[in-house]
Order: sequence, then C-alpha cells, then structure tokens
Amino acid sequence: MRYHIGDLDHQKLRDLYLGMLKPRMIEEKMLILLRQGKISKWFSGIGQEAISVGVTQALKAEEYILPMHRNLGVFTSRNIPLHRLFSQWQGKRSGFTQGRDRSFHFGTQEYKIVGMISHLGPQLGVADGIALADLLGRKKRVTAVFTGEGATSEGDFHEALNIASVWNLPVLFCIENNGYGLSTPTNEQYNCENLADRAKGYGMESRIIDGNNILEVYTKVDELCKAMRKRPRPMLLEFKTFRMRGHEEASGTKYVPEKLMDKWAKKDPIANYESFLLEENIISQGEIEKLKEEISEEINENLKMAFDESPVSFDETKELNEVYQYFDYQHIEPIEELENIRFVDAISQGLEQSMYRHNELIIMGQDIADYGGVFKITEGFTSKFGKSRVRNTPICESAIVSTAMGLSINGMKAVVEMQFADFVSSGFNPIVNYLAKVHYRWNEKADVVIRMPCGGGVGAGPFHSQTNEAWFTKTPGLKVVYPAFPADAKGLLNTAINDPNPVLFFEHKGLYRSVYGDVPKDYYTLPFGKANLLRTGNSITVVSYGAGVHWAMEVLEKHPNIDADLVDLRTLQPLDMDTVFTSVKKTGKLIILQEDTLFGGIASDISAMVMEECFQYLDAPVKRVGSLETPVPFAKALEENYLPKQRFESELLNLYAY
Ligand SMILES: Cc1ncc(C[n+]2csc(CCOP(=O)(O)OP(=O)(O)O)c2C)c(N)n1
Ligand SMILES: [Mg+2]
Repeated sequence: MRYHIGDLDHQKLRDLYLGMLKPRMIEEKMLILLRQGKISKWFSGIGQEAISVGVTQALKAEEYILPMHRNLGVFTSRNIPLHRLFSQWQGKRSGFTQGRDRSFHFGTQEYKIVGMISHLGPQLGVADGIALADLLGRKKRVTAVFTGEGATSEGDFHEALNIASVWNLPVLFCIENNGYGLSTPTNEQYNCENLADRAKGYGMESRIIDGNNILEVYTKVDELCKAMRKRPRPMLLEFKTFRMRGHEEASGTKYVPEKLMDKWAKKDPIANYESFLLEENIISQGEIEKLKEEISEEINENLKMAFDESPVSFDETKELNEVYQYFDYQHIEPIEELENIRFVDAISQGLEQSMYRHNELIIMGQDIADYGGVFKITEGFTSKFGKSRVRNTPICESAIVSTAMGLSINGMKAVVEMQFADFVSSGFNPIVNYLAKVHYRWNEKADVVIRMPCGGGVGAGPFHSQTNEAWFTKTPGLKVVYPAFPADAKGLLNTAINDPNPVLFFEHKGLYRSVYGDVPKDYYTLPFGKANLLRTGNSITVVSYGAGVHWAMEVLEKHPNIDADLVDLRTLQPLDMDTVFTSVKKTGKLIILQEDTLFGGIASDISAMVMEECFQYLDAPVKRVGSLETPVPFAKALEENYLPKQRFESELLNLYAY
C-alpha cells in the first residue's frame, strides 16, 4: 500500500492511527463477549475502519454524520463515552435507546450522529434534509451519509441522489463497497463496473477511493469537504474495501472464496498503516504498545460500568408516554371575524398563516410551487415565501419523506403534500418506520405533517380515490387528523404544524370545493383528540369522520324522526373515545360510518372498545358500515354502490328499529 503524507503533521498521522486502533480493539473484545453470549448480534467493520475514521475526522464536530451498521469508527471518532455504547448494545438505560433498539440503531444530537433504521435506504434521504436545512440556514456545512453497495440497489438511493443533485445539497454519499451484501456478491447486486459511475447519470461528481488506505481516505475527503463547504454540491464516493467477517457474526463467511479473503487480509488498513508509521519513525513500537494498553484499560473500565448497570425494568406508563414527544398545546382562540369559504380555501389559509408564523417551515411536494399544486392549495405561495420554502420535488415520495425527517432533525419543520393520498404507498417505509418510531427509539422528534388529499366519490378509480387512514392509525407514533368542515380543517392543520410529532392530515377531495363554512379569518388552533357533537338526540349514536359526516347529516336530515347524537371524530389518533362512550351510554345504540372498506378499519376498533366499555348500556349490537371489500371502482354505478352512503341509510333505519 502506498501512503502519501502530503502536508499532514505527525500528530494528525498518529490521530488517524489511534482512530482506527480503538474500534478494532473494541470489536475484538466484543467478538469475545459475543461468543460468551454477553451481547446480541454483531456487525463487524473489521477491515473497513479507515473509511469510518477517515471520513469522520475530515468532518467538523458540528457537521452531521449518518452511519450504517459497520461504522463503529464513526462513533468512537466522535468520542462517545464507551460505556454508553456498551450499555446501548446491552439494552441498558444509559445507552441511547433505553433498551428499545439494538446495536447501532440510534442517533444522538449531542454528537451529531444520526443512526440508521434497519431498512438502510431512508438514511440517504434524511441526509438530504439535514443538508437542506444547513443550506437554507447558509451554514457552510457538509453532511456525510454511509451506505453499503448492497443498499445502493434500493430506490431510496436513486431518489436521494437525484434530490441532492437537483437541489445542489452538500451531501457526501459514501458507498462502502465491501464486496458482499449479506451473501450476495457485487456481480449479482449491480451490473456496472463502478458504482461511482452512476454519479454521471445524476449529474454529480464522484470519486473512487481506496477504502483501506487511511491517508487516501482522509486527505481526499478533507479536500472534498473543503470544496463542498465553499460551493455546496453533492458528491458520490465509492470506497473500495472488503468485508473480512460474516454479514453478522452468526452467519459466517463460507460463501466467500478463500483467495479473496487472503488477498484483502494483506490490505488490512491498520496493520499496513502501522508498518508505515514505524518505518517512517512517526511512531515507535513502544508508543504503540502504550496506546494499546491505554485503550484496553479504557475498554475494560467502561465495560465494567456497563455490566454493573442493572438491566432495564419495565414501566408501562413510561413506555406509553414516550412514543410521542410531549406537545404543549397552545390554544389560540379564533377571533370573531368570519368569512364563508370552501374547505380547500380553509386549508390554504391555515397553511399560509402557518408559513408566516414559522420561518423555519418548509413545504415540499410535486408541482406545488408556481403551479400551486394539483388542487391549487399553494397557489401564490411562491411569490409570498419564495421557492426555497415552497419546494417542487421530483417524483420520489420516499426520499422526500426522509428529507422532511432530516429537516426536522436539523431544527426545521416540514409539510409534505402527497399529490394524492394514494401515492403515500411510495413513501410508506419512512413514515411508518422512521417518523413513527424515532421518538420512542432515541427521543428525536419528527416535526413533519403529511397532507393527504384523499377519498372517493369523485369518479377517479382505484389509484386516486383511496382513504387509507387505517394504514396509519395502526402504527404507534403517528397522529392522524381527518376533518370534515372548513373551520376544523384550518384550526387542526395549524395544530398539526405546531405539533412536533408526525401527523397524517387527511383532506377529502370531495369536500374541497363542495363544502363551505364560516371560518375565522385570523390564525387559530384547535386541539387534537376532541370530537365534535354535531347534533344531539337520545335514541341512537352515529359516529363518523371526513366525508362520512356529510353523508350521515344528509341521511339524518332526510329522517327527522330519528333523534340521534352525531359525533364527528375530527382526529383518529388521538381518538376521543370519551365522547363516544358518553353518547352510547345515553342512547344505547351505536352505528359507525367510515368511507374506507370495513375490515381492519377504525370502525372495528371503536366497536370493540364500546363492547368492552359500554356492554351493559347497549340495547343492540354495534353496527359498522363501510365500503365494499373491493378496490375503489371508476364508473359511477360501481362507485356509488362501493361507497357506504346508501347502505348507511338502510342500516341506520334497521338499528333504529331494533
Ligand atoms: C429493506 C431491507 N431489506 C433487506 C434487509 C436485510 N439486510 C440487512 S443488511 C443487508 C445487506 C446489506 O448489504 P450492504 O448494503 O452491502 O452493506 P454491508 O452489510 O455489506 O455493509 C441485508 C440484505 C434490510 N435490513 N432491509
Ligand atoms: Mg456490502
């Protein structure tokens, strides 16, 4: 291996050596503990230390770094106290996730490290968001993110690189090409010579770097970071290296040809560099021994601290309370001045007033800038807030949701407009796995609202009509809002934007231009988790939300003899069951109307909870009414019969007569 010292001084040369030695020695210790059954899974970075250490040392302490599962050297280079790492791996409280997640699946704002989720790819988009926040804040910073060569096959990789290039984000995309993704060799993973070559297709620069040569890694990355801080732009780096151990320790390396192992063993980044330093008299054998002793002592002391810490104990209230970030709701009472506007205008107004209120709020979505979005909700926004805050995105829902997550990590707020709620499936993974779980895992907020123009009755067929709230009410960590009236839509959207937790905000397209209401002109908020009793009666309780509320009102108006309580839920998570229980205890009968297909929807859970809480008050079985168990059809005759409006009328009459 050839080393070029360039203008690095002896101290730096020694720092780089020490930087690699530490994670190697920790790993060697961990492998022993693993065999003794004292820690769980282990992903080895042995042989790849030069990349983690070289890149981290080239970054400034205030620059974010997003490592993967083989980057122990990132954590040690940021000087995290080792006992905290050890506690993390043992699932103890002084780790970073209080026993809630394992290995390197955590982040820490204190050390500006944002760890991975298992799904690999979303990391890349999160880096985009962090870099975007730095860019908008005119901070001359770089964000570095890691990926293996295997994960470059995920769509997230393509999406994140494309966004970074289109938006000129200073992200250092670091591919560690270590020959395998689990057991899959590179020739079964991709069919190009170098992954770095892909940069050309995204319109960005790239470099191929010998990932086993610490001086090459450090000097090249350092030089690139300096250039990117001056002139922000993304960079794709392909580090050629090799995975010297199994994917994780239990899975072995039988499938790796021995010759390949031998070839790469000769390129060990630490052994080679150590010989070089000795030859050049930059370090002496004695100093090396002393360093090793010191590290060994540090490891043992810190291990003792971690082992001495008692295992986590279960506290149900604590677990439940920490799924969401605490939100100190500030009620801002609407001022009397009202205007009669459409549902769509109310949303637009809320969004606009929130943009004035929160300078750190960014809106992203397809065609939302000058075009104003397909529903024209952001029409005119670019002239008021500029294109850097009202951002057109490429068609890439997954990486945009991840970008929103990154903005939040770096101190901003984001609203993402799904062009249609149906398309959220392309951004599903980061919503349910990243945004939803991040607070519970490592106490980080996901200050993101996802706007979801949804719903049927508009003759738009299976892919532009769904109301898919049940995909999200199922997932702890998300809040789900579903207003039925303009005034609620505005007040709840304002609250959603204030709330630091991830909110799915459903807007029924059918209501956009058909429903008018008196809406306070100025800014105001409405609380989550408070249903609205729209009309009162003693004989039957009707519960619904969204367009269903309007269908229920229509049917009830047609049958003035039915004296019903009508409950508009307004938010589905949190869900105001108290209002439902109180009503059912009074009326003794409950019918729940939801637009979505019936099975597995929120109506089923409301029904179950009412059975559990109010059984002795019920005079009839709880009735659920929803759409037919088919995709949403296009033709009028089919869609009319798919939707539950007509069935609701007959079921209401049946239950009333029961
Ligand atoms: C979406 C998803 N698919 C599959 C896996 C299982 N898995 C975890 S790591 C891995 C291999 C990753 O290979 P690579 O990106 O090259 O990283 P390396 O492990 O080599 O560092 C696989 C298949 C996963 N965690 N997430
Ligand atoms: Mg790999």
